[in-house]
Amino acid sequence: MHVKLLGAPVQEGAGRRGCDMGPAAYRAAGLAESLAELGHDVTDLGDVRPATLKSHTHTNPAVKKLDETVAWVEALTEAAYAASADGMPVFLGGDHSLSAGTVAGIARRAKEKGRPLFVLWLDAHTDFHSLVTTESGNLHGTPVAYFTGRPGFEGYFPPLTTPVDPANVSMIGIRSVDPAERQAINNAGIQVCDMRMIDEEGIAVPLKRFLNKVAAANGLLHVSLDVDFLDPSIAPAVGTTVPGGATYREAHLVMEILHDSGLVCSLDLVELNPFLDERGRTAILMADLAASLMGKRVMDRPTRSYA
Ligand code: B3U
Ligand code: MN
Ligand code: MN
Repeated sequence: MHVKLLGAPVQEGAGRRGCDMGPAAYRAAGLAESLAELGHDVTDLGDVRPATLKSHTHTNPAVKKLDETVAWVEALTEAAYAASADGMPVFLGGDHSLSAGTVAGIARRAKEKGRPLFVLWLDAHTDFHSLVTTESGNLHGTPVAYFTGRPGFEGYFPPLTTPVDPANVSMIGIRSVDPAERQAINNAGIQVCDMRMIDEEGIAVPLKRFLNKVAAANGLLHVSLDVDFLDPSIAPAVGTTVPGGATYREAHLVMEILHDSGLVCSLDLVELNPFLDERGRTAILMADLAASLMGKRVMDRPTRSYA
């Protein structure tokens, strides 16, 4: 597999500074080297740079850093579209607002390939606010609403050429949802697997259910992994820690099952804030999870088919 690493040093969407150091931390953690050791052909395309700033004012006074976020979304949409022509792009974040761009660009490419795009959102949060409903004003809380075509971004974010069907989005690990998001998620019909569901049926069952759906539709799968999907005890380097997250074993299992499925076309690693890390342990864990997704395993076992 040709793996293309793209740094997306975006920090304006988060409430705390430091996510701009994420790409450098993944490089220091040896992500490229560990993927190359698995036999992949790895190219580091360097960091994407934001588009030219344009000035916008939103009627919701809470909205923060709108101009900067729009400039990133514009640049990342184009970068993701270009990088997904062949090989597997891996976006090194950067806060989660970057996925508004990466998913929009990948969706445009998937449509050209004649394949439906599915998105697996591994996160404590649903990130389903629009510019109108966000109360914190931190735009890392909005990407899923944008790329599924929810109203409330027109005139600000780049016009969306290819919205992702909300029925093709699955969220796993959810444990912090604002009331406006809960209502909008229900209306949109996005599948949410919250921590209660994981406790009751395990993490593999809902994941495999979703992968079967992707395979049956001959879909492409984009995975967006937020550091706060993980429990803060194993992944402290994130601005918005939420207790009760995925364990080390659950997270690796998800990555191994994703690898076996052969369905993943692109990956975001987001919300790593190296300023909050402890001796690089979160960066190393995220890099290791990416390696599990790319085929690192303990023992050989027969590949499962999903269809
Ligand atoms: N829903 C809240 C909290 C949040 C969303 N994403 C993160 N935090 N990382 C908000 O601010 O929109
Ligand atoms: Mn997120
Ligand atoms: Mn989150």
